[in-house]
Amino acid sequence: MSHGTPDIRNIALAGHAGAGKTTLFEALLHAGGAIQTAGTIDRGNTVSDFDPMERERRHSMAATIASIDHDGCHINLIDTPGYPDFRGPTLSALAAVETCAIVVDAVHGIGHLTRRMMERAKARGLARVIVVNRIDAEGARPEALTETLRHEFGSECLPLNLPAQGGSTVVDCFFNPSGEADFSSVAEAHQRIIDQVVEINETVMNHYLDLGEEGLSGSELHDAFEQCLREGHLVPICYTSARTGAGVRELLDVTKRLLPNPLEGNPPPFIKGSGASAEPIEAVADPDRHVIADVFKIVNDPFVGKLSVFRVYQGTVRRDTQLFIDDGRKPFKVGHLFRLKGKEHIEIDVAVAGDIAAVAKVDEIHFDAVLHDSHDEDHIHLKPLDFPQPMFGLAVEPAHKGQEQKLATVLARLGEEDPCFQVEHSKELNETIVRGLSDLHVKLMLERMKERYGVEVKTRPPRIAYRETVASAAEGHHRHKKQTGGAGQFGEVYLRIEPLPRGAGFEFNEEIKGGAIPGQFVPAIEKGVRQVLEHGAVAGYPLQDVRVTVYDGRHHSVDSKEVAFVAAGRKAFLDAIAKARPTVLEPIVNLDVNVPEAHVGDITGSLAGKRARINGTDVLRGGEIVVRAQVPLAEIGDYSTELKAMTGGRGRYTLELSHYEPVPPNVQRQLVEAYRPRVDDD
Ligand SMILES: Nc1nc2c(ncn2[C@@H]2O[C@H](COP(=O)(O)OP(=O)(O)OP(=O)(O)O)[C@@H](O)[C@H]2O)c(=O)[nH]1
Ligand SMILES: [Mg+2]
Repeated sequence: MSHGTPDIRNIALAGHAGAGKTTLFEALLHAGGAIQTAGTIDRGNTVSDFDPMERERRHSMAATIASIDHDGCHINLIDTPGYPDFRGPTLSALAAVETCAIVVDAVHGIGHLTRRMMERAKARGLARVIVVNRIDAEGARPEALTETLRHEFGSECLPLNLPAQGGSTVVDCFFNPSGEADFSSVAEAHQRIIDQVVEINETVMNHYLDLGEEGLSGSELHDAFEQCLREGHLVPICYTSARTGAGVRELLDVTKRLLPNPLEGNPPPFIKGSGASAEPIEAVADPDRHVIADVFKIVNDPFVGKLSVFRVYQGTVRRDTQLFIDDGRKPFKVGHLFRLKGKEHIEIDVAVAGDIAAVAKVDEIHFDAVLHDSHDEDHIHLKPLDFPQPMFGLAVEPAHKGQEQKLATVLARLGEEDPCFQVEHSKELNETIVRGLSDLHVKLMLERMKERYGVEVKTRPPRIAYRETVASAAEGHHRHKKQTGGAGQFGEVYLRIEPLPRGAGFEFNEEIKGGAIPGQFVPAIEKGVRQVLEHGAVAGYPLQDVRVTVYDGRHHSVDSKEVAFVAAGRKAFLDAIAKARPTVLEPIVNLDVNVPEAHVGDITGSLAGKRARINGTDVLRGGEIVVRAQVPLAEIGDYSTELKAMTGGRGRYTLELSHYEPVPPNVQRQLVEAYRPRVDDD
């Protein structure tokens, strides 16, 4: 079936674990005719949770895509994991859609992730819809939840329909407001939403004031509605039971009639260039322009190979289209083009601007790559999604000798699938470290590796990623002079250093006057300085947040060579650092601990002994509490074991990097003493 850009809707379902996203995804596919029967979580036969690990755990771990062709409309749906450990794939999905539907459970109410996704979707400029699910369930309290939602997220959250007949159906409050709802008045809900919509646009408002609602044309009201969604002036609330199907058809209808198509959403935030020269560029959902597409998901199937899923933002991708990857010179040819339905790949001929499609077996494509068909679109990328930096690390080595190379390959493949799972190799220590958002995250990724590729690993805690910096400004000097047999080496450097704000990185300036050092040697000095940056000065960790200005020196017309200025630059920098109060910084992480209420006292008590700052607590579904704290990473090396002991295995936690702070003086002393700099004789 062919469809044009205005017929497309792209929607991500997000929200806390267990809210019913996967079941709702299934119900929507069923109601839209994409599947004959709806699977369930209990039977383990849903389209979305097709991975054996997802079925076994009854939680989604990856973003899954399927589409519905319903009533002339092509709806691409993305189901995302609610586990905070898997928010890498969840956040990635936001780069592919106009609308984020935040699913909230009518029984247990708002969760931590509800808040987070409401904020993230807004920050990304997406239209938001709240879906209150499970209205059929025992203990559902949709009325109280609606009040809480409005209280927490603002009065722009307004019901578009309302549950009726004890949650077995819903009544429309927008198009045909008639009938009785389980709570609140349909007429009143209608009035509120119309008032909210007309207020966004002065002309529409004036028509409405002069002529009443009947005086507004259908397109006038529609356009004002889209503007409200774009600007976050309206967050419609819809009600469903994914289990009984109540409100599901109505949600499809709302999607078709009211949610933005790719032309109606906010423009995608593409940027051309980097650093100071970066500027926003427009990608227009016009099928006749050059192709611009963004890869938001990679799957490495051991049998099918690499599958790259992308959203077309501009132009049309056809079978046989030649596409460039980022700034690459050599294009690849789209041999086969696919649409996805869970694990199934359905071959298609075209994907127009606004659509989602996939290509298989193109190994050079990576997560977040831009695919395009003209060098006019080189150097562009989508604004980054600001993924949390993974802070839970484990050093890994193969359990069976001889699998080192295979381990490196399969870890890299897993890393492509989840932007919050990172693999790094330290040459110095000959150590491979995998990092994720929590112990559970890393554990499940390693389990997936074993299941999929048959590679097992032994793990142990890695070293802490300390950093070095300086606390004050200072001057440094070094004269490098060597006479060995024939030609000598000579270079002399004066420089000054100043601390920069935390996170600023490194700046190198040159203010040499009167040719004291010829320009060709300045890069050599910078090279020497950068060697110190990489390896550290006092404790062997990378140095950051410092400005170096080389302002004087001397050279020799015969003996000055690059190597002499590399050495002089390094030594002058070390000289300055020694006088600038060198400081070791440690990573401070945001720690969220989920525990049953009864254990909160134990958790906060134990954190107090770990130099932690408790930032607050949030109450979650079923009496669970999230304790939010900031704590030095070094203090929670083996937190999973400790948490398990304190809560009898009922606690979970996630970590993300917050910032770096100086370590206490006694820790600095220990780290400096433990560091044995290499004897360096130049
Ligand atoms: N009574 C009732 N149960 C529901 C409804 N929707 C989902 N459930 C049940 O709630 C449980 C969790 O549903 P899922 O669809 O897996 O929830 P999810 O939001 O996808 O969870 P994660 O994948 O962990 O984020 C399952 O046992 C579902 O059968 C509903 O509308 N009514
Ligand atoms: Mg799910």
